[in-house]
Amino acid sequence: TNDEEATARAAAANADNGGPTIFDKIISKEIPSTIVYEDERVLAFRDINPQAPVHVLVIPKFRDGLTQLSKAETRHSEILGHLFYAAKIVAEKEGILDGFRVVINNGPAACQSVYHLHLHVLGGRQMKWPPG
Ligand code: DGP
Repeated sequence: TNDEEATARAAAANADNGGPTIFDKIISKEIPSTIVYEDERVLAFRDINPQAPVHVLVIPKFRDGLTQLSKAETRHSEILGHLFYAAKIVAEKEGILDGFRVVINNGPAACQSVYHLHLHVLGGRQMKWPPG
């Protein structure tokens, strides 16, 4: 459909260039966000364009080359583990531990739009499979 073509074009136009992203300003709090959980290493805040009643993004505060999951190196193992643990904390705080989804969009073909690794935590409704 035209919608699908537009989505694919927009995503492809926005590929990984390693530059700063909007999430830097969210981390520095220059741009306000609704924070759900925060510690020294990660920040979790509500997605501006929610796809479910609960839609929270979990990001590393120090990107350290992790623009996308496909850039992961051995040194990132600890932060990757901590991001998933933080996703569980978010699900617990949001009261959706019985059913939630964690998604990482990697690259243009997956419609990644912000090149600072982030986990989407989605829930609060029946999630469908397969995803779009
Ligand atoms: P992805 O398409 O997987 O790269 O997801 C990026 C998400 O980031 C998208 O769901 C919308 C969200 N987002 C983009 N800009 C902002 C912003 O300024 N504030 C917040 N809260 N979320 C944002």
